[in-house]
Amino acid sequence: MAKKKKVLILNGPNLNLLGKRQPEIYGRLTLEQINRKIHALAKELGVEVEIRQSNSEGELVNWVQESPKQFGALVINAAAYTHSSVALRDALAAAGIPAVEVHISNIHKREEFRKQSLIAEVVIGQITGFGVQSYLLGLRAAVEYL
Ligand code: CA2
Repeated sequence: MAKKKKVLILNGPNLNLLGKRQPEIYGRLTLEQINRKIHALAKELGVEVEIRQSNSEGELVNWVQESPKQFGALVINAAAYTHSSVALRDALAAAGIPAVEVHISNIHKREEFRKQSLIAEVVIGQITGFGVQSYLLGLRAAVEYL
């Protein structure tokens, strides 16, 4: 499939623990179950998705840097790096690829430190607080920019 039809979905640190701890905040679905829903929607929308997760900031930065070679848009849940990573922000700005920031919980309804997103200014927009639907809405939004 041509690069323009592919969306890269990136997940940051600790999202591999989804469904196993803190279900009251992050829900009961595992990352694998969420990924299945994303793949099902991608099929419906006629786009290809690749989904990756890493606990390493450097690996996420490398993936963002390389993304324009293969992908037309990004959906990113940078998890805790949302609030701390200038490196990820710089990589997103440099890649210049349309990106949608997503969060499972509403980061604006939680602790003060979560209210600031360092990547918000370099993405198209932010979808936060809709649980697994944040990823699905994020994919729908990203597809509009392919
Ligand atoms: O709400 C989101 O999607 C977050 O990006 C999730 C991050 C958090 O640091 C952000 O502020 C908001 C945390 C991901 C860790 O997920 C866990 C899941 C289960 C158990 C422990 C952590």
